[in-house]
Amino acid sequence: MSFVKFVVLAGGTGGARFLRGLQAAAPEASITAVVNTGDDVTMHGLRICPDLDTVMYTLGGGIDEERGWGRAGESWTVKEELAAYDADPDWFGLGDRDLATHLIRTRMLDAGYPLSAVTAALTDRWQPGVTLLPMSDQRVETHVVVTDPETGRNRAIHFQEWWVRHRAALEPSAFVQVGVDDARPAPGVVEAFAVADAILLAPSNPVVSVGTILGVPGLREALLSSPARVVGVSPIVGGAVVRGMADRCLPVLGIEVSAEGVGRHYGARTTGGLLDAWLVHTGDPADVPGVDVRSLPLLMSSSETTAAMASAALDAAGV
Ligand code: FO1
Repeated sequence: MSFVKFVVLAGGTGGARFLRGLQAAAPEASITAVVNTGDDVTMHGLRICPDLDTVMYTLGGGIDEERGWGRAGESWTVKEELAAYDADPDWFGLGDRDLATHLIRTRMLDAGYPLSAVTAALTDRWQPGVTLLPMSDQRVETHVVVTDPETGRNRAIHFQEWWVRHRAALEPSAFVQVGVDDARPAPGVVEAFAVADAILLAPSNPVVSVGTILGVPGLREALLSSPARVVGVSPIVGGAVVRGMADRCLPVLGIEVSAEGVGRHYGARTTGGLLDAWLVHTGDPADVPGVDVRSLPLLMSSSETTAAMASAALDAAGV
């Protein structure tokens, strides 16, 4: 399939692996990845974009496969030195190699470059083979409202503190995308939807990844005005999350932790939702009215399986 154009909405690890499978399934296609920036955080004065970096490193060959984030062959000398100074936070893993990315990004942002230009500069080195776009150039940060076990009072903490420091153990009562009301789709996002032959929702977190992307004012409308069919891939496999914390996020929005629950949450395009088709794992029941549901193995355990998933998504998209 040459010259076909795909747009993928993606979060971190799951989204990056799906994109790698899509590249294998359609090597000639031009792929635009619209990536969640709600996980972005400033630590030790540096701006960190976990999902953009995970996609960039995964497709650029620099990812640590076992962790699913950060660099292969990483060392942690600076992290240890910061801890020796009792510098807070000490719970977030800043690798020495990874730090170079954050230093470049922070310097360029401080010089006034928008995040999309910073991302283009960083991908110049990594050559991911896709056009990597942040969902927005404006800052949008996911904060989690939790009940403090000591005081019993509610407080909002950054998503990274909830996920990394507390391993999502604190009961979440709401997810707030701080800044989203003033955000707009990044340059190239709306244009990519307009000329897409297929739009795919990667098996990323439907609440804090895909949900955050779709929450950028104007983005959902641009997606739905595209002539392309929209195909989603279930992040719930065998009734459970494969990795990450979707099972901790979905109940907060009243979404059942199942392929059917997420499919119904995204909804059918014909009735005001998103999906033309929905891929679910073999054996997972999913009755999603108005949506073409197809089942196949969805565990991205090998590049072959992931390529087969991507092919199935393209097939469902009619390309
Ligand atoms: N995840 C962790 O579980 N522990 C970490 O210390 C950690 C550090 C980190 C540093 C840079 C980066 O790009 C990602 C990092 N992640 C870490 C993963 C990150 O929290 C997740 O990839 C997403 O934010 C959730 O999808």
